[in-house]
Amino acid sequence: MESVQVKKLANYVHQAEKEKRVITKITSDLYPTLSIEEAYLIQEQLITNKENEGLKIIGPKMGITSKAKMKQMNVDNPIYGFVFDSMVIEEEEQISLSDYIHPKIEPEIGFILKEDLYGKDISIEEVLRKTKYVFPAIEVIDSRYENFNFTLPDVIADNTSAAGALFGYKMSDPTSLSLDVLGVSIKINGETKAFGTGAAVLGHPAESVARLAQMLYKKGKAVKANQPILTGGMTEAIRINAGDFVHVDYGQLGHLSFSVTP
Ligand code: OOG
Ligand code: MG
Repeated sequence: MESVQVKKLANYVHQAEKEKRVITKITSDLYPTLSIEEAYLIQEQLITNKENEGLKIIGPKMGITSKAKMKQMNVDNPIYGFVFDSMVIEEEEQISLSDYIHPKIEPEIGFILKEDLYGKDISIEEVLRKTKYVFPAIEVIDSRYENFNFTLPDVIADNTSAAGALFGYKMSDPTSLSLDVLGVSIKINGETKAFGTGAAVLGHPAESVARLAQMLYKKGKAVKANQPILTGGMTEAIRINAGDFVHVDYGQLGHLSFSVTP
């Protein structure tokens, strides 16, 4: 793909994100043959665009980490994107629906590493050994594509729908927990909307960090220490609406909440 085409498609997605409006997916007719490799080039250009506007990367995020979602998208590899400083939500804060297009939330387990992770064969044990702590997190995803309808390359180019992230402050030592059997439940206005376990994330959330390292290794990059890493949704993503009070319980990891205004 020509670099002018990469820039054009990165701008296409970037403008939609800034103007909070939906666009037709790239593979519809702009570029039907878009490959995964080309999609990551567009994502990298989109990140450069955002950095040129003064925004800063906070940390990486994994997506499509559950068997159900991989099956639905007919793929067997997860994807990654990046959370920016402009996306950070604080605990107990109110978020405004007007800052998004059609947001959904995902309960996730976050990791902070004490050492960079670089290599293609990283084990769960190595991830856990190099983890400083884990924490509860909520990701807000907001696809720029109509009806959240996209192919894998489309969503990679759109920075994996990244739009918001709440990183909880409660830190836990992952070696004293079984993150695979850890349960999570989402309540909205007191009503339970979804639940899941850590095992929904590639069998174990630490495996998600290992897979991230593997994918970044192919680009000559490491998973950096001291950056929050989102490992992927533990349940299906849930639509949020104005007036919602969202409460997510992560068992031993704690709980998080926020409310949604118009
Ligand atoms: C892509 C992002 C998915 C996750 O945790 O699986 C994701 C999407 O479904 O819009 O962040
Ligand atoms: Mg996510």
